[in-house]
Amino acid sequence: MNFHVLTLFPEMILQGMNTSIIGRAIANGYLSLEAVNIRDYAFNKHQKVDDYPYGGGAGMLMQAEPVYLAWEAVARRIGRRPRVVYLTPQGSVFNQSMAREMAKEEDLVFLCGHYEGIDERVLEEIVTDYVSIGDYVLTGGELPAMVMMDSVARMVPGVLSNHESGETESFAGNLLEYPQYSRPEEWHGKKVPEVLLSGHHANIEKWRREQSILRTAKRRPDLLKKAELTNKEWNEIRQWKKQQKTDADQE
Ligand code: 6GU
Repeated sequence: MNFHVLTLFPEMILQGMNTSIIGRAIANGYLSLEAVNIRDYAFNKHQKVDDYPYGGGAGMLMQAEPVYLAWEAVARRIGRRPRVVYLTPQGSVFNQSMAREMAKEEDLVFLCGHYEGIDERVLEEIVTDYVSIGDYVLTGGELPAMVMMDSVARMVPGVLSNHESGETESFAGNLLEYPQYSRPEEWHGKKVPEVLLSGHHANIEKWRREQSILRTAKRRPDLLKKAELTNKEWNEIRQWKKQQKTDADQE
């Protein structure tokens, strides 16, 4: 996977991506990352990249031409029109299935806006995907690009080792992960659940599945609607909800 980031802050991208698992994957050749400075493609006297919006309004806009030339330089180098993600709160909200799907691309270009955004005309010409990372506002697209690259990268074969495995974690089958425990067996008076010490693998799997379902029901009921559960499991959730209601009524 080759990541190409079009940005006014290339050092932010390079510094942010050079640590831990992603840094290791770059060093080992499973990933490559380049940060293209849009300002290098501003061929005017003061390397200006922004201007006032027509029609008035707050703030400045990034102009079309430097963005276009930065994109064109990347497209020429890789020899085709790549998939281009524009990071914007006006995009579709990013999720795990988008990460899984994007991990199949050979190249991904991320376009990071700043100020009040980018001239619409260049977006129309080069952007293939409009993506947001959630319903809140950030000052620029760099952090969202790094969030997306992190989650896409870990779906690329070779990036995670076997024991860091990608899929059996949160969001596998739209369920959250079960709670986990390490040594010591007792800490601050809290004991590790007995079943985990039993060595009985079938019981451990059963307990973990229950915990995943219960945790999803409590914390992310919106996810639970999309989860793949057996009829027995749906019934157990109904029982649990009934119990909760009884508990609440007694308080
Ligand atoms: Cl992708 N960009 C910006 N600027 N703000 C955001 C966002 C993206 N996603 C959520 N907020």
